[in-house]
Amino acid sequence: MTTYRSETILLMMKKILLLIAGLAGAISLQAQPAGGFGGFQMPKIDVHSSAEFKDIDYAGDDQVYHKLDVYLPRMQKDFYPVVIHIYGSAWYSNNSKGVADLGTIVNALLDAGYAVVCPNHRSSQDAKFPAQIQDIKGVIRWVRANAEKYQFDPTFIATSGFSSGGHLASLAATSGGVQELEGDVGGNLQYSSRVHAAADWSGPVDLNYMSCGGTTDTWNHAPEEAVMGFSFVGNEERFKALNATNYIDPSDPPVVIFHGTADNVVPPCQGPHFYELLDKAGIRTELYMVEGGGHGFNMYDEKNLRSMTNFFDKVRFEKGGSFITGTNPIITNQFSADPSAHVFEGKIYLFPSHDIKTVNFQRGEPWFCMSDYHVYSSEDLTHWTDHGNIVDQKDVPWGNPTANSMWAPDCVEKNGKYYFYFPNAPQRGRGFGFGIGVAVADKPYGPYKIEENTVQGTGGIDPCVFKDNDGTIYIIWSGMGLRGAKLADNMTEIEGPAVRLDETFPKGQTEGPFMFRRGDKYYLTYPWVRLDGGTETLCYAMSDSPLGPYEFKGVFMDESPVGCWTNHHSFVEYKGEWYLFYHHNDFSPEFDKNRSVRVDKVYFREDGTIIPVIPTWRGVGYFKASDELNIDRYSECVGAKVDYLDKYNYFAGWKTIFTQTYDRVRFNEVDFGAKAPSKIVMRAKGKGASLRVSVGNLGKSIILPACDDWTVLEIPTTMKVTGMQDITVELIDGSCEVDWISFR
Ligand code: FUB
Repeated sequence: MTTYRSETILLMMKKILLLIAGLAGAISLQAQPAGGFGGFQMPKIDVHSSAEFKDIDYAGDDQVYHKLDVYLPRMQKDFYPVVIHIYGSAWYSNNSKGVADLGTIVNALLDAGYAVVCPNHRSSQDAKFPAQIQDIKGVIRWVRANAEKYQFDPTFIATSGFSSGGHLASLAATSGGVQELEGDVGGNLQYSSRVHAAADWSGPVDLNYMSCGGTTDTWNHAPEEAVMGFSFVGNEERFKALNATNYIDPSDPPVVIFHGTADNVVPPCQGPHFYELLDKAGIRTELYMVEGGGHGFNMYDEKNLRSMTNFFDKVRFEKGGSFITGTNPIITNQFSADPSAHVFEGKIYLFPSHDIKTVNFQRGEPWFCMSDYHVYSSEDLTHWTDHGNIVDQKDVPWGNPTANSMWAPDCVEKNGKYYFYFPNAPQRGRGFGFGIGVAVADKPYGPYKIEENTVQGTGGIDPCVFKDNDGTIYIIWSGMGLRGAKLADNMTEIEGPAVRLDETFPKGQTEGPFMFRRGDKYYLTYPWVRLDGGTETLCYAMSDSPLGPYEFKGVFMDESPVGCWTNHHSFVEYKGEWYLFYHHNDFSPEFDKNRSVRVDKVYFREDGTIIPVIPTWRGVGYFKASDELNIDRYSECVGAKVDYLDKYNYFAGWKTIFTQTYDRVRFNEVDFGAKAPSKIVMRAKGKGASLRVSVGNLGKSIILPACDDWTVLEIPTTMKVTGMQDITVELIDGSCEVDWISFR
């Protein structure tokens, strides 16, 4: 006969009670399905992955609670930023990784190009806190330790989670460097367990605040008591160790928070409470309170899922970086539109607007979505630096922090200071439609300080700021026509009345003016819809004085050949050449409000009129022969076709498809320098082909063997070519696809 000691019996009874409480919690949650609690989703989810690695033992103890799954996105990349997504279970489950949130959060992350790691962790029945967070920290270190093997990009690792998973994701973000929570699960202690960002979906982040600041705590603390192993009442101070809010400090990473206003499991006040504490500590954070959203239910629409991936993207690209593009489109790290180019401090500075995946709708249609600005610079129009986020909607004192309406901006220099003008939607009670704001910096790339109020006397969109040769600065904008005025000395208001500039122009002016001066002539240029139901052309008028009167001259760029409804532009003279910056939707063929900046040269006739510009793929940048030359950005094409390399990732660029004999592309102005190359290197695939590669007048026939996958081939050559040359690739026989070619 077995005899039980009374504590053992008590413990067992408590376990049973907790289990019942857990089940009761779970049953009550069934009223709001579609969330992450394991088992409530249909098991057959089409996960948008290209590869899956299941049941990896991250702790090395072969326990089910220490297994994880890895999903890689369909888009092709060498390395993927990573999100560790943690299921919700009120900490009761130790094995829900395979059933939670796959069709919602996980797929949204995969579609946006994130590798997703879904771990199990110890439940409250397996071990008490901090075992759960120690497991998650073990997973984070495991991701770093295994980055190469699973194509993880360790420069971005985020956590995300629903409910108790949201708690663990948030705690991982706020408790970086907290030794008591680190543990040694899986070892890898030489790696950090800090994360770069987190997404909290309906998480209980402050268990001492479940009554939302009410004087009496009426909350049923059963799940957290189960995970802590002791009762809440009388142990309130000790419970704080569980709270993500307990560890907030200014070194924490950005956190995006989603909470439903009708959440009946975790009180809706948890989201705003977390937001306020993070914001107070200076942590970048965004809060999405979902009207009518429950505990999982109604939370995962496209808008919320995109707000999460947009947030992660923004964090990743916030600091910018450098990249090389001499062809069109020129900005290849994110969407960009409405480019205003200026020469400051001897370089080209580009101030575009920044499109993101839309969460905005207008009359039921997906609409522009822009929440911050980046600035770019280049000395040679080939090597570009993204200086990162310079102005963000959340920091505009008069602006609506979630309107995503930061449309076309411009920048001007005055007395060594840089004034960045931008349109934005005002906060409730601070105006209607759009206002125009200004931010000031000592350098073109910032840091910018945003003025408290809008620029007085203006109102509308797309400000252009033009500095005349005598130093007078004008502001021109679009708002019921084109309007212009002198900017007052303080740069925050206009001087004198605004003048209507377009009254004599044909109807169809839409938006985005840009003014410049060439010689003694002033040019007022703007997007114009000349045809009923048409899209925007770019047109211009000329005058002898900045505020007119202007004489309409006509179109200098036709409607977009790819159907992009908008176009918006700027002119700049740099090192003796004139350039036109404009945009099309090259990296978003299905949605023309995710646009990309392009640049082509522009020439003027003797009388100052503009020779119409035909958009090219080749653009204006120079290349060295040893660069990867993307011949799909050709200067001339006969027969060959061009298509995207990866339909899941348009930013991967294009390929040239050769199918018919004599299909040919030419790529101009490639610098071979003083030394002739000894080999041709080509990334290609296909059924096998014979190609002729010509450099200037010299040619070389090459045979490409059949290869199903992209293959980098090296072909020796004795072509004696030096200096600036055009290259031509022509199909002689067979068929193939070429990504790039290079001469080394
Ligand atoms: O980028 C949003 C709006 O589209 C701009 O303000 C317009 O000029 C047009 O490009």
